[in-house]
Amino acid sequence: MSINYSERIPNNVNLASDRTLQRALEHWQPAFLDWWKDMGPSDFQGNDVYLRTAIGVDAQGWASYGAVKMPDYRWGIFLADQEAERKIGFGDHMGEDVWQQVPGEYRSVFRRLIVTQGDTEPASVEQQRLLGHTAPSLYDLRNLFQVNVEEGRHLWAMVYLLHAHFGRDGREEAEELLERHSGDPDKPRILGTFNEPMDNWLSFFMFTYFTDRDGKFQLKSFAESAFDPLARTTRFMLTEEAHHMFVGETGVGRVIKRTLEVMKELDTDDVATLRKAGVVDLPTIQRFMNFWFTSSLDLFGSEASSNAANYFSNGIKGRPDEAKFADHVESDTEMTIQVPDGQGGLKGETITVRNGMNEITRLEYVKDCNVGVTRWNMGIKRAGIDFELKLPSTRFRRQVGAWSGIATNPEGQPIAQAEFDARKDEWLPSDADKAFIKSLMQRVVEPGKMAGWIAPPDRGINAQAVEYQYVKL
Ligand code: BYC
Ligand code: FE
Ligand code: FE
Repeated sequence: MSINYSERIPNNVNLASDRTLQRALEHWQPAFLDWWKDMGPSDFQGNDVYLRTAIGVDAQGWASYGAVKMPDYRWGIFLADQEAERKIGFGDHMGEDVWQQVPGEYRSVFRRLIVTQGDTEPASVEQQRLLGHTAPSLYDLRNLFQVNVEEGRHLWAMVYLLHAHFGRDGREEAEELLERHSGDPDKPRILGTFNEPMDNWLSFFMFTYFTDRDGKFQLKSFAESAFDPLARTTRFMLTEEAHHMFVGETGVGRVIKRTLEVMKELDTDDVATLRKAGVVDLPTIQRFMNFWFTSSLDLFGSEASSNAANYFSNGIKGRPDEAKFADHVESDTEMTIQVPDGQGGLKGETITVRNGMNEITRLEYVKDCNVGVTRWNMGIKRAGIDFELKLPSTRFRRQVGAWSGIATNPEGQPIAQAEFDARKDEWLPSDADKAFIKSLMQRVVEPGKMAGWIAPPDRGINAQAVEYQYVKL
């Protein structure tokens, strides 16, 4: 179904045919806009931004681009097309018809998962709200705002499901999604990473590379769900998500590229010299990567999780790209995970595959993270610099799961807590690193100009020049 833009809430779900639902969502809409004004990007609300807006849900030509003031962005409800005769693809209900309504026995679980997903979307906008003031270019400023409005739309996607399928409880949850706030000591966001402060663009690029990629994998798991409206919603969200990870990968890549240029120019890898020249030394990039990667690993939950087993058994949440696995039921299969042996080492532990779903998804995620890291390393190698970025072990700096609170080095070898404390500034951003990065954050607003610590992008947005005025200030 095509998207109807003549209604107050653009949608392709024939919202006008359900007056009660339409009214409930139109009631939530001003609360969302108030939240956007209070907690969304600080300033810039009156500026024209070159934004893409969804105009259809086909893979081809689904977006239009043009100057929009952010509060006028047409946030709406867009589900991927319904697949005729779709069957459940995994778990105990394998082969049965998918559900158009939530079965009563799974209602609270679905609600919880949809709320958890929905909570991350506005959380990320809140985390990023001050970054506009220090954007390294208009191109980057526009990308930040594109990501922000789309995360706002992802909130709409989850709120639609809550309103349409969870009655009064759903409406209450939708209100609470606007009441919890990132980093709020009394009412924090649900998941750890989304309460981390973000006051610099290196963190923004790491977040969009690593944390938005958790989003990709969680959304892929939901795209398999037996609850068809959830599957269809998340499938379209994934289309938008690709750009967020592009911003992260190219952002980090451009920081590295600029550093390599200066390393060659000055013929040095001396950290103090490079910092004086105003670029980010490669070891600091590694430490920021270590931080955001490990924080994002926690978002997959515990290695062994009976919650995750239930989601899988009941058809609630599959594995990303479920079709590529050989066995879609995993009724009595087993796998091995690494756990602490209680004596400062590690040991293998056998668990059921169903209990290991979080770990399976996490390992797929790590593989995907490595694709970009390999590309960054190719650039470093091509520049003739002897340095390699490396993702730390999934056991390093974990706060959720079997390795929660256990000190290891980045290779994942358990070490004494005292050694970790003594060496943590080698492995994670130190106060001095953060202060240095912050000192680089100066705003650049001339079209086509870049801050000194980042290389220009290879090309502009939607075939526009890099020099295009992406935000009219
Ligand atoms: N922080 O069995 P366990 C995105 C809780 S990102 C705090 O291990 P389970 C985006 C857990 O809730 C994608 N708490 O976990 C990215 C449980 O609590 P209870 C977001 C955590 O349930 C960038 C307990 O610990 N989507 O879209 O198997 C920008 C132990 O449970 C954390 C989703 O997360 C944590 N990191 O799996 C914008 C999908 N991890 O039951 C957007 C929905 C775990 O003891 N969520 N806990 O109270 C889920 O599928 C699952 O809730 C999780 C956890 C995978 C997160
Ligand atoms: Fe999102
Ligand atoms: Fe995203």
